Amino acid sequence: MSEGAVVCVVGLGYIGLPTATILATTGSTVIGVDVSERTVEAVNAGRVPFVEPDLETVVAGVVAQGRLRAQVEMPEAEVYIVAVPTPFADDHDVDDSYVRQAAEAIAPRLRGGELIILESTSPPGLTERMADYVLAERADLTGDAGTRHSLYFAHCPERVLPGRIMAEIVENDRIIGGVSTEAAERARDLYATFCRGQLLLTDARTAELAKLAENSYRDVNIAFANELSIICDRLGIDVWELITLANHHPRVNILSPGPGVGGHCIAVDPWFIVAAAPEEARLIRSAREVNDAKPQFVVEKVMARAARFREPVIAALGIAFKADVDDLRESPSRAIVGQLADEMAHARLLVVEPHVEALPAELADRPNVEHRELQAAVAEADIVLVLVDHASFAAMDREALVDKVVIDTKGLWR
Ligand code: SAJ
Repeated sequence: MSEGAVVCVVGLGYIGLPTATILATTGSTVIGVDVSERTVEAVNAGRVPFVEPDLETVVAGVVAQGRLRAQVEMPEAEVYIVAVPTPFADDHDVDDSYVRQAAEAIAPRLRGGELIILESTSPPGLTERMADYVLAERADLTGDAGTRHSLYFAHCPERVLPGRIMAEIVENDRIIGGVSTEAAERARDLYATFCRGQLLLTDARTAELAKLAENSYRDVNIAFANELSIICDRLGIDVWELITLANHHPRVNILSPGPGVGGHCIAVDPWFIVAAAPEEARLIRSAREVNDAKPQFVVEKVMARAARFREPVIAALGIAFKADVDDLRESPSRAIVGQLADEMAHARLLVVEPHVEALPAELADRPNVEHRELQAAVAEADIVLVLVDHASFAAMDREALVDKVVIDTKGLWR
């Protein structure tokens, strides 16, 4: 990358903002673009509009130094990194409208020679499609014999774990898939400025599928654990003891069962493989179905155990999608609480979620749901339902559980 080059990061969410920030610390001039005025204002004030450890201090520093600024308009830049949402549509195929909008906003700003990187999780072929969206607007930049060498497109999927982003963004190995070899090499030079992990070069489609395969691998393993937990329930065996014992085998590493799989990655990405190869992706589809069915199993279990109480009081611990985050997106525990509130009008649900100020409206608006502190909720409850393994729940004094019905979907207190 030439001295004084401007990098534009499109989408200042969980991935885009940390990426923009880390690039700014290495000396690049970074302009972040977001459609949300609120996000733009927050970043320009040195604030982060979501919870991610260690990010805000660095954002405040690079903004104060003038290395990072945010805006709504697309600027001219030498490099564009697109980190916008790629949700799935009703048929589980990708909804690529955000990528398309980003491509169409970038196109008029190009002068030729720019590197355009897609970081968003993508089904095989989306990076090439992004290139097509750009070139449909800028046929003048197509390059010789369709090689697209006057523009460089690459896919560099992010792999950072929410909650550990600032460490993993620097330490993790990266897959860099070029639509052309030269695009991959240029992208490698950019990531080399901040990434201490290995930079692994391939083509764009392989990079796309590799990212999906990583999250599917985890989904299949969790589905295996969830299926085991249901089998153990039927057979009266403690699944946590079972998995601990099995994992003593040197080549076995079963993940943990839970109330279901949440978040915007593992519960979503495998569907892109299913959509790309519906006949072939049998195990991957099955795993999704097993994990998606787990919340219903938990709801039925709670209802069965609650049958002996006339007006059961249920303390539901956690509605985040996983431990120690404030992110409620695609959260199975949130869905479980919603369904219990619907189906058990005679029950009171005391929801404990220390990571949010208020419950989301769909729960807060229900007459039988209240947001409570841990100790007060447990003291009042007949049934204590653990849905998330937050550290504060793990640290709770277990004396408080004597005489309670405990349903522990995370094996937190075993
Ligand atoms: N979960 C279980 N049992 C387990 C592990 C997780 O039920 O043993 C559940 C969690 O409670 C949560 C869901 O799975 O509901 C996903 O949590 P996670 O911590 O496994 O993963 P994410 O979604 O936060 O982040 C994943 C990571 N991918 C992999 O570990 C392969 C991360 O590295 C990716 O960058 C991220 O997806 C992404 O953006 O794709």
